[in-house]
This record gives sequence, C-alpha cells and structure tokens, in this order.
Amino acid sequence: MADLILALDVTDKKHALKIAHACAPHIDAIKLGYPLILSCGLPVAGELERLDLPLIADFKVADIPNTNRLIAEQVFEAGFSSIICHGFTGRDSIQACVDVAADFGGACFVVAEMSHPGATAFFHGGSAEKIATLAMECGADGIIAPATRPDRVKVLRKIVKKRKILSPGIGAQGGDAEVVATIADGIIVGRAIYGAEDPAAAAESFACIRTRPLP
Ligand code: NUP
Repeated sequence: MADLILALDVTDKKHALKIAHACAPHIDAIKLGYPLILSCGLPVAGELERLDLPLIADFKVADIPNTNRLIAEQVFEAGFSSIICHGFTGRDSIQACVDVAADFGGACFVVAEMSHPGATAFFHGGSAEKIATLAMECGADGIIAPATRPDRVKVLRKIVKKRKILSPGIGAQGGDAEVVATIADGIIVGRAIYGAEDPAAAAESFACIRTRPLP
C-alpha cells in the first residue's frame, strides 16, 4: 500500500485548482513542478495549502550548494512540505537541500533514477545505486525511483531500507500502480488523473493502492 501523489502538471491556474479540489478526497499529496509554477508563480502553493494536503516541489534542484539552498528556502517559505532535488550533483549539493528541509521541518527526496526510457543512459551502470547511497548518507528522507522499472525500485529499496521511495511513471509512462504500490511508499500519477475526463473518478480508481483509503 502506498500514498497517492497527484502530479498537477497543468498550466492554467483555474484548471489546476479545480482538479486539485475535485481530487483532494482521493489523494494524499500534490506534487507541483515547473509546468504549473512557471505559469502561475510560487504563490499558487499558498492557494493549494487550503486543501490541507502535503505539497511537494518537484524542481529537481541541481545546482551548486549555495544556489540549491537559496532555491530550497524559497520553496519552503512558499508553503511546500517537501522538495525534490537531483543527486548527481554530489554530496554537498544534496546536503544543502536536506539541511534547508530540516530547518523548515520538511522533507527532501533525491532523484536516484528517472522513469523515462532515456534515463538508462546515465542512471544505469551503478549511478542510481551511488546516488541512493549518497542520499541516505546526507540524511535525505527518501528517493525518487522509476515505476516503469519495478525491478530497479527493488534494487534501490535494499539501499534506502525504511526510508521512502516515491515512484513516478504510472499509467501514461506504462507503470502498473498495483505492482509499484507494493514496493514504493508513494506513487506519483499525473496524466492518468489530470488528463482524464473525470479527474476525481480517475483519482478514486487508485483507492485500492492507498495507505489511507476513504472510510
Ligand atoms: O523520473 C521521474 N519521472 C517523472 O515522471 C521523475 C519525476 N519527477 N517525474 C515526474 O512525475 C514528471 O515530471 C511528472 O510530473 C510526473 C509523472 O507524470 P505522468 O507521466 O504520470 O503524467
């Protein structure tokens, strides 16, 4: 069983808020990334805060430590409870995000391996394992691992142990929610929910994988 995290990758604010409100009873968290934030600005997080769901900032932060720190501070000040950063940037850059998250009582997740086909070029061959190890050493709360490759999620689970794995790539990218929900702590779903004719019904259809199904 896993949390259901809605990836709200729409670019129109009204549309985003409508989907978020409709889906709220059926989801455990909302992940916002560049598509929505670049079109509406960071304050949209404040408007979504009213739903009382954890907000995850998926900016895949990947800069030098000082810039990562400056980005992370803005993210948490805007009302997010978690941040996603890249891990290939190395220990000091990951640590900057982990430290800011801790200062704000929030969480930091590190991308260990991406879900798209091209990701194998750089994340395979030991890199994902190295990143996951580094993320754990830095005190990250968890990693991002691909729902499109459950075998890889299992490999990375051995490294992160009880810390969290959030897994994107369900539905539109081909990952199977029921399979991944047994090995990850959260599944991230975007188009299969917000692109559906009835997003709330689509979100509800994932009820059986949720850690906290509706009573
Ligand atoms: O490896 C990753 N794959 C991925 O799809 C890391 C991510 N953060 N994501 C994000 O998850 C992606 O940017 C999108 O917001 C969401 C998946 O969306 P969808 O394929 O379910 O529409």
